[in-house]
Amino acid sequence: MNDPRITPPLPPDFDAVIVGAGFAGLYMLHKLREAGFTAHVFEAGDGVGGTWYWNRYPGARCDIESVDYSYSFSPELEQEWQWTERYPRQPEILAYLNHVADRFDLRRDIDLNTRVTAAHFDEHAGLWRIETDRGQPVTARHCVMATGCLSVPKAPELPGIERFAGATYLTAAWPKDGVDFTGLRVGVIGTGSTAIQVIPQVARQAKHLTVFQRTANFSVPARNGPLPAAEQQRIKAGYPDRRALSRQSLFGIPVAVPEAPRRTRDIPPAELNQTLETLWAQGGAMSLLAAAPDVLVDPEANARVAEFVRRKIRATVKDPDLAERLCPSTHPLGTKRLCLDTEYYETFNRDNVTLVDLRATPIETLTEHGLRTREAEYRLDALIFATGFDAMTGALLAMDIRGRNGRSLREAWADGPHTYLGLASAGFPNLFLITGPQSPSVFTNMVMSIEQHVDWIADCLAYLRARGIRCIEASAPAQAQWEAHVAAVADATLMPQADSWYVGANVPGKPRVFMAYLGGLGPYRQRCDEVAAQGYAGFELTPAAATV
Ligand code: NA7
Repeated sequence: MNDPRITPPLPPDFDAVIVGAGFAGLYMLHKLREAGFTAHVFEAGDGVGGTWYWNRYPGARCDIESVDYSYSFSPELEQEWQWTERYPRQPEILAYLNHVADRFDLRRDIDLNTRVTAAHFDEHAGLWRIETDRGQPVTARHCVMATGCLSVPKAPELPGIERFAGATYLTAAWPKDGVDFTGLRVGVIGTGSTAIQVIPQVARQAKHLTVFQRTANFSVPARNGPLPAAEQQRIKAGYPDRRALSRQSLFGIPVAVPEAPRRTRDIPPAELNQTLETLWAQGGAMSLLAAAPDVLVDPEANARVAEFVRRKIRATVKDPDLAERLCPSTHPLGTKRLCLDTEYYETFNRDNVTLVDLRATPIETLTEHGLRTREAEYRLDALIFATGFDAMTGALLAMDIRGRNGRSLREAWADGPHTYLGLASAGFPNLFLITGPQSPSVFTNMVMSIEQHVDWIADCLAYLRARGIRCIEASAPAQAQWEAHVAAVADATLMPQADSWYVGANVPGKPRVFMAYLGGLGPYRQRCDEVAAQGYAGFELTPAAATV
């Protein structure tokens, strides 16, 4: 056994290990390599793509426009890639990410089919030991978690599931070869963003579709369509300005932060209605929120916009009782993810679609032939779970991450996530989180937020290298201050009111904490840049010679 007091630590295998090969992991690898670091990626899937690798369900599509939901780090990539539709379909995003992996020669540093099971910080050596479900452990000075905010699916624990003779599908683990529902009686559990995309597609194929709804959701039409070449060319010509605007915006999309926004409640009803009609006709969920930012703050403003959407639902769905059941009533608009759809409400006008309101008639059990609620049994050949994710913390806590003194992240976060800027956590030196909890992440265009974090982390590592600093760690007081700020901003909004995955309400036993930073991407970026400019204020830096 080596005596740690006399044995000099061996150099690590890599400067950084990156966990995950989605948008975040791919760019992190590229960026670190460009900066002259050695980096290696472990990815559980058998291909790159992360979210867009796993979520292959029918209708899977991004709810941010393709020209914005794409990397901005390479002007050449921006110009050469051609998007075909306003909102990109999953296969197109996956093809894009595969193109990125090839174009920047990333694959040689990625181990696919390899799930990271543990990461332990060795205080003596000042490095991370990373274990996977394949092969030998590796060591790295830094560990970067690019594990995604919505990457651990949450299937419901339904009684009788083992008895059900039909097929079951989880939207986030969809078969690669697709599924043919022709002639089948299909059920969908859930009416979140995913279900709202799946339902119109499956309804067209299945003999009958039964939608099991627990909470009616607000959805805005996407108005998706082909992206004409001339329009794409025009956007690409203006990319530098468009990206600059997105970086400074609240949501990471090219909509300016209004300088002196009018309160929605002060806008005369006819004028507000006209604005909302215009936005409704244009389509887009984020732009609706961006156009009236106080909708998430002021209950009266929210009620007015929410009622506008309910009127649209009533105007679309022919059966008035059914329309009423589809009208959200349990939460303010936007406090659960505002969905984007293509013919979602219209689908309920089809003869082969039934809505079951689980609040009125809860699920009792699955049976051999279907699903029984308190009032009826629905015969099903197949059942689709579009039931969401253990969001924001799920993927991080699935690994055995241990920092100083062997303390596990699960223990440290038992009462909810604790981070400084959503980038690091006290007690876990040299561990970085890309779009971690308490950063803007899911409340923005993820690609913009990912790029901001990757750039910040790479700059940070270069700073440490230039100064011979071996360890960086969030300080507990800075972390506490940041958390108080994140909570104060959330509490000033309506967001914590809903039982959403933003607060962990969809996972039994999960601490109820609002997990994203709502201050907007632009102001957040500024804060991160100031922290860096001040020599990483709020972090403790340990030089190589010192004991870690
Ligand atoms: P969501 O938004 O969490 O939606 C999950 C849906 O599943 C939602 O309607 C839930 O109802 C429903 N659900 C979950 N568990 C159950 C059980 N046990 N019984 C009945 N219904 C249930 O996940 P999505 O995948 O749609 O979207 C996640 C994000 O991905 C989305 O916001 C985008 O950012 C992309 P509930 O509302 O909890 O009553």
